[in-house]
Amino acid sequence: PGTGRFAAIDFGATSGRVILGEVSPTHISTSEMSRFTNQPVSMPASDARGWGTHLHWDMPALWQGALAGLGRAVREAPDLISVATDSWGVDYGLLRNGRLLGSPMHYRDERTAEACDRVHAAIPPADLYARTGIQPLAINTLYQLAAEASQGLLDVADTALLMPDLFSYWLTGRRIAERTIASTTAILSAITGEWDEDILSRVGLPRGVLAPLVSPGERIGPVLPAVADAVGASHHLDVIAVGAHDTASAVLAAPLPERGGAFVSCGTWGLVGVEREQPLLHEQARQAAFTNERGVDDRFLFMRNGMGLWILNETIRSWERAGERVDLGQLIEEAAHTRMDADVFDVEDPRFQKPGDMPAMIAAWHAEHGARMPQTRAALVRLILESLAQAFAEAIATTARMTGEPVSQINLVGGGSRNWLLCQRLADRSGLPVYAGPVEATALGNLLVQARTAGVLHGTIEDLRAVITRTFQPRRFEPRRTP
Ligand code: LRH
Repeated sequence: PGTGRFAAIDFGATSGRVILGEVSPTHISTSEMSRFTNQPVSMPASDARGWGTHLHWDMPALWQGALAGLGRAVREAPDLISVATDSWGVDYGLLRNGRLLGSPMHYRDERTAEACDRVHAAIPPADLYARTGIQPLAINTLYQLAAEASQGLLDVADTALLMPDLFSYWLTGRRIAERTIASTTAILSAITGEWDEDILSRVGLPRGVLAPLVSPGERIGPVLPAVADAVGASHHLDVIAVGAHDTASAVLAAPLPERGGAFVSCGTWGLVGVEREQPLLHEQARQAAFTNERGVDDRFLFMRNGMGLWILNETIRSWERAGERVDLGQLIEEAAHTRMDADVFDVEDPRFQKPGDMPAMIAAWHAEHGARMPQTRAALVRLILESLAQAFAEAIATTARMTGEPVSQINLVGGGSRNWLLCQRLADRSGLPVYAGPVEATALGNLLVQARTAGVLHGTIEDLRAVITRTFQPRRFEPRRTP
């Protein structure tokens, strides 16, 4: 068939959406079926140290948002061929006998610190890196599961399903682990692409808690009858495994050139690096805090996993909580015209990962470092964007050094590509042209893989990407000499 229609369910850490896409070998068009906020919930809990709170994902709200969007997609596209889910990395739900045990934890919940030490005592970080290629972030599934085990939760659960796999399970009743999202666990071998059972046994995690692996493009199964009823689908509707890690789907849909292109996938997080055929597992890569997550078709995303729009959005939320109305577009224009008289700060300082009063946290950083803090809101926005652009530019320079391959252009995709000042300052600070867009790269990457499975598209990653290049004209930002 020449064209086909598909639905992408894309969960980001701050919002989710269902996108209906029509794909042909030369064009892809999309329309939004639903968009819903992803609002984590803090809930009281007790442990040996007494009462505290834990941060959870609101699964019922996410599931409802997905079903509402899918229902609309089925109404608007009665010929809908398939649907697929992608989401942020590392988080999972625990199940027993097919039932979800409690609300899955948010990666920003701080319960893994001790678990990191225990895991590293069982497997030294250098060994873990050589096996998995994954940068040891405290949010990684491996440390989260070790923390659950110490609370006895893995004695109860029989399966852990990563977020997108959990939704695929609810859609189809099939338990799988898609490889791109599986790579964010730090339990997947970078060499074989299979679960590293040795890591599980050395850390004392039960074998069998992880589901069988599948690769992007595989068919998971038809939707369950109950789901078909809920969304009003009267025909056969398949669920497909795509690049279920949002970053993998976003990079697939970044209109990168065949050589010399680096990506910045900028949403809540900022993922900065290059796509490669092989992982880079050497000690310098580990020391540089670079990671090798899996992309579609067994490519590797050699990148820095760091701060993105979170720090700006959390700043805006702080102002809004204080009752102020914020117009980001206007603030960016004002920010562009303020003089940069404050010092760029380290957006990767771990304190900024926590939810809270971000302007106060930034001010505290500046006070500790004897740095100048801006005085107006517009100037603070400017400072945040300058600091993010600097972190991205440094990550790109490090990428080129680590791979030994020069970078000649940057493709910035995701929500950050809407922020022209960020794009321009990245161009200025890196000295490289920045191509911005598409904004919805993740959903587009999700749709591309579904279209290939259906036989609408054929070929390699480059062939799939060509559809994006034909359809979207990225906005080009030239580096300027201004400081
Ligand atoms: C970005 C992302 C990133 C990390 C984080 C937890 O949305 O997927 O790659 O895995 O979320």
